[in-house]
Amino acid sequence: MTIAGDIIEKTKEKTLHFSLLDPDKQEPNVAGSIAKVSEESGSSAIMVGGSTLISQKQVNETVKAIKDNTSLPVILFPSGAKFLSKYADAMFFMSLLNSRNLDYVIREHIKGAPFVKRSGLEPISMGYVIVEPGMTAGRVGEVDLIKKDDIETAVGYALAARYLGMNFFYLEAGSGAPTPVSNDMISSVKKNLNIPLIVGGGIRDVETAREKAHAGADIIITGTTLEKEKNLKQALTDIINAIEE
Ligand code: 1GP
Repeated sequence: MTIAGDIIEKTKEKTLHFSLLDPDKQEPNVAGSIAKVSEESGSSAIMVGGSTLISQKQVNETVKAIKDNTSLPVILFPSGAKFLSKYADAMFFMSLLNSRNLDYVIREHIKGAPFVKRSGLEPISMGYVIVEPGMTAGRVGEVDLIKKDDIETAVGYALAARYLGMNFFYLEAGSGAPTPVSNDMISSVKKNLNIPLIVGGGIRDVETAREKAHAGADIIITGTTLEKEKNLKQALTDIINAIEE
């Protein structure tokens, strides 16, 4: 089965957790250790990406270190065609639907597609939208942020992603967001989707993660928590147990 197919099957049973590692935030060996703890804590995949990357080498080294330390699928979350790595298992072939810059909507995809074909990376089609406050991803991605209470627009994007044939939809508030995407927005979007709904940005504690899962998130992403928590294994295990309830 494909990685996407496996994830879709698992989301029918429970809400999943993915760990997001930004190669710009720690050395590869540290990323490897965090990935190992993520697997031990019950995470289902490791995503690799960030808005401030500088080189493909940086991504390659981080992906290799993660692969050396875990058997979880490694899925790229690329900010551009330059940051693809043949050492990963799959990539979110994602369009930043509310960017004003066509590079992030389709042009980087055209540059990266031949690499994807050659490398054998599994492309996983995903519609990606950023909601206020958006943080660095919102600024770098030149995004017309969805207002945090504009549920109608969020639902419109979700339906558009679905009608365009995308297989996943990601509602993102931005890494380190002081407030995550609201429960109301998540539940309204979920009611209109028949593909897995991914939610991330500003989810740092058990209660918030539980709320987002109950509101309708099929996959919860955490990034910052992985870099900051002193007792990561306990913190992640608690979050994963809460979203599976
Ligand atoms: C980035 O939403 C993710 O795409 C991660 O956000 O760093 O706030 O967990 P955090």
